[in-house]
Amino acid sequence: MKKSFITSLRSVGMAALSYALVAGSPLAAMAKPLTVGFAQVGAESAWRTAETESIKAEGTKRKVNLKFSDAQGKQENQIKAVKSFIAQGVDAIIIAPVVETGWEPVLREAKRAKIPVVLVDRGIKVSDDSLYSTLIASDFVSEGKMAAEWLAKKVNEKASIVELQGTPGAAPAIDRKKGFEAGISKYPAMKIIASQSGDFRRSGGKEVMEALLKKYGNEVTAVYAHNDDMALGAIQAIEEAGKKPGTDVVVVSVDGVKGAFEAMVSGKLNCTVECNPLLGPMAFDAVEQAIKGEKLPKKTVVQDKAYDQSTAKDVIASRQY
Ligand code: GYE
Repeated sequence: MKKSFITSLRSVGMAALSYALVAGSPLAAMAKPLTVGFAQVGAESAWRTAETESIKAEGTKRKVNLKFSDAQGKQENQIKAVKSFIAQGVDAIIIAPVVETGWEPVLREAKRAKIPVVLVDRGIKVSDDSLYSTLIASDFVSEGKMAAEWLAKKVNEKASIVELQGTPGAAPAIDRKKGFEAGISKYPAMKIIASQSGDFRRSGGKEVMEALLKKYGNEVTAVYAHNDDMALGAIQAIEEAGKKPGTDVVVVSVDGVKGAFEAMVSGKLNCTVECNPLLGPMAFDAVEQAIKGEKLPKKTVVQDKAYDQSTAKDVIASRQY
């Protein structure tokens, strides 16, 4: 009797000691891995796949319990995923928002639940920017301007351009259009003769280009695609129409994925403006800071750069995505 009383006293003491060691100390953070929800757009492009891989790999590296959701390009699915992350009581939420608008109600729910939200790669429009902690993304307007400047030089400031737009309502589609239009506005002989969405997909780029080549034929002298996948689809359509992409029709796009570098090496794509998708490390740095309650900048701009056929061969081997 006496012995068992001492034994149980000892075990209570041990439990209390280990609790004191773990709870409220740095050990507590080590013992409990973070649970983070990631509401991804989908898998529409090589860029998107690279971003998903970067975030998953960084999550694994930091031993984060990552809940991944693929919204298949639909905002309603993303909103559902965010609501479910909130219901599960995750520590933080990362969102790559499909479109710019329509986020306030669900972000208000996250804020009420005190769950920080980190936005990656696409921005949103909200009246209260305390609804998210930070945005990590490229400057899409400047990407559009870079594409326009490069094209103007290439074509001696004269071109009849087909523009392949990204997903309607998505920040990169809106801003790459804005930036490109601003960029060509100083060259009166550079005109966009048709502009349609290919939804950031290769199949979309091909279909739209096929239809526009039927309609405009030889009038088309250049293509500006809001991403590489659509440019690669357009290149296929140009070839099937019996023309030489890269020569008969100059092709410029954005992203800088491996496929674009291969197409530049083979002379079919002329230029791509890099948009870095490897956002995992920055995203989780932001998540950790936001959880600690640190103040973050509202936007961190990822730097971009244009690549063309003149350097494609030298840099292709070192491309990470
Ligand atoms: O350029 C495109 C993609 O949001 C920046 O989305 C991203 C864009 C990227 O599907 O390829």
